[in-house]
Amino acid sequence: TACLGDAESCGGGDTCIMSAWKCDDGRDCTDKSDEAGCPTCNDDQFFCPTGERTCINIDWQCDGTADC
Ligand SMILES: [Ca+2]
Repeated sequence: TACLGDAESCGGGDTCIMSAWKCDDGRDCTDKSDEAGCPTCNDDQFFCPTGERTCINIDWQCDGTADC
């Protein structure tokens, strides 16, 4: 399935979601494929749901500095 613009299909299915919805820790595809294969963080890390979508040290969360 071809999705228009900045969108991707769910697991090759007929549903298109925005690319920004991938790995945002919310299920947007019924099969959760938008949350599959996403980077996972250790318990002592915080996952940045936006931007680079990386893991940062959990001590950096709410420390007044933007690390994501
Ligand atoms: Ca999602």
